[in-house]
Order: sequence, then C-alpha cells, then structure tokens
Amino acid sequence: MLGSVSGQTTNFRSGLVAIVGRANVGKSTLLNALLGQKLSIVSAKPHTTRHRLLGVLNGSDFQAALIDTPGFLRKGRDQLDAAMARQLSGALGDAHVIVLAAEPRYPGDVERALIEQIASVDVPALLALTKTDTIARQKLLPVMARYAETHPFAEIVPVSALERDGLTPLAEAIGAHLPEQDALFPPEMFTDRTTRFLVGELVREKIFEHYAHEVPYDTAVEVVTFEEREGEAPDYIRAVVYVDTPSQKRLLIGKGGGALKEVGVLARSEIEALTGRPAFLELWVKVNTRWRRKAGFIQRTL
Ligand SMILES: Nc1nc2c(ncn2[C@@H]2O[C@H](COP(=O)(O)OP(=O)(O)OP(=O)(O)O)[C@@H](O)[C@H]2O)c(=O)[nH]1
Ligand SMILES: [Mg+2]
Repeated sequence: MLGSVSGQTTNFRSGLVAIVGRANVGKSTLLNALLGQKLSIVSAKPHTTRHRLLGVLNGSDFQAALIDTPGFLRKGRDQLDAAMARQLSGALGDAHVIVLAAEPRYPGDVERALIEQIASVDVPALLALTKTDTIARQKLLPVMARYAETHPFAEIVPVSALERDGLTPLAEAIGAHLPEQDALFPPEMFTDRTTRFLVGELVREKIFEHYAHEVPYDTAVEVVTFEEREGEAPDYIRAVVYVDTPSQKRLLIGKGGGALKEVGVLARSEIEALTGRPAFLELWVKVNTRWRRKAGFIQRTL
C-alpha cells in the first residue's frame, strides 16, 4: 500500500480515480484536459490507449490520481487484447472513485456491461458525458435521465474537453467523492510513467494518426536508447517500430522513406514539447510476426 507523504491535514481527500469507457469516447482527451497537460496519447481511431497510465491532479483540498485505461474490450482475440482488458479491470479494482466516460447517447451494450462491473465494486461512480460540443443542450437531458435510471451515479457531469467546458465541475465532483486521507503521491509527482515510455507513446500516436486499416493495430513501439545530453546538444532517442508483416514494414516506411520521416518529424516536435529539450529521433522498423500473440513481447513493450 502507498504511504502518506503529506503532513497533518484536515478534510483532505485523495485516491485513485479510474476513467473507464468504450473505446474512442474521449477518455485520454479528458485526462489531459483535467491535468491541463498532454500526458496520454489521443487519436480518432478506437483502441489507441493500450496501457493504464496515471496522472496526478492536485486540487486545493484534494489529490486525484487519475488513471486512463484502454477502451472496453469484450473478448480478447489475442494476448494484446487480453493485456489491455487486464489493464482496465485492474484499474477498476484499485479505484476509490470510478468515472465512466460515455458519449452523450443512450447507454449501449458496452456501457451496460461496464455499469454491471461498476455496480459490483463498492465505490462511488461518476458519469462524464463527453463531447457535449457535438450535440444540442436539450438532447442531453433525456440521456442523463436514462443513465440515472440505469445506475445510481453519484453525479452526472456533461463535459467538452475540446471546449474546456464542464472540467471544473467534474474535477470538483471527483474531489468530493474521494476518501478522506492524506495525499498518496508527493506533490511534484505528475505521472507514474517514465519519459522514455511517453516518448514511445508519442511515436505510436503519430502512427495511429498517419496510417489506415490494421497498420496502427499491428504496431508496437519500443524506445531502445534514450540518452539525455547537456545544454544545446539534442537528446538522442532511438525507437524501434515493430510491425507484423513485411508489407506493413514497406507501408510504414513509404516511398523513399517519406512516410516514416513524416512520423518522425511530428513525433520529435511533440517529444521536444514534453521534455523541453531538443531531440534527435531515429526510427527503425522491424518485423516481429504475430507479436500480438506473444505474451513476453507484450509485457516488455507495455
Ligand atoms: N468534438 C469533440 N471530440 C473529442 C472530445 N474529446 C475527444 N474527442 C475526440 O475523440 C477522439 C477519441 O479521443 P481519445 O481521447 O483518444 O478517446 P479514448 O476514449 O481515450 O479512446 P481509446 O484510447 O481508443 O479508448 C479523438 O479524435 C478526439 O479528438 C470533445 O470534447 N469534443
Ligand atoms: Mg485513450
């Protein structure tokens, strides 16, 4: 169990907050918006997030350790799916508060399955109705009413991460439902992930944005070298991009290496924004046939 790190506090609340939901509903975008900083990668494709990732939100009288999770997977096809599902159920099991993120529509089968899991754990659950910029206000009320009938949510909060609308009420609702206890993490701790991991994720994000069909899903990224340099000299980063087949390798690299180069340029600028330092990024593509079925490989890269 984690120790308390702050001193004597009165009425201070803190704990782990699992953000769960269907793939692509905006969980990672919401986490970043609540934190006010990009931590988790985002794309228009479902199942972008593969890992649980913790970001610490420090309020004036609470500390919420927000956990982003992979989108709900009903049944795993392979080891990667199974690992992603474990990351989600692990976060649900650990949480002091659960935030179910859902688009502003009536609950579907995925939401019902998640609500069933939420109902089986004895912690407060909040519902965040995301992307409210995409629908008219009056359409929200019947959706909120339907959800309220489905589960006794502690609060239902409509949000638009894009327009930064509803974020303060959501943060306050999270804070109010955390257990009374001292902070779990030191105030300077922002995430449980290493810069090296986050760098790999930024490369993966650009691949999710850039390639169609199965290529992003058959891609894994491993940062093999991360040398921090002094002063003006750029940090040296070498990442291996694994794919499933030689044809995916050709697609990823593109004509004359153009496609991969573009990924590198975009990833590098985000890496520099993350570290605040110049970076030199080298990308290598390797084929690792059927890696999604290899538990050891997944454990290493996840
Ligand atoms: N219009 C609008 N789009 C949003 C909002 N939040 C997220 N999106 C978009 O929704 C898509 C999915 O966002 P993510 O944050 O990656 O969703 P996720 O739930 O983390 O997805 P997975 O990790 O794949 O489960 C992206 O294209 C986002 O830009 C919002 O408030 N408004
Ligand atoms: Mg995500």
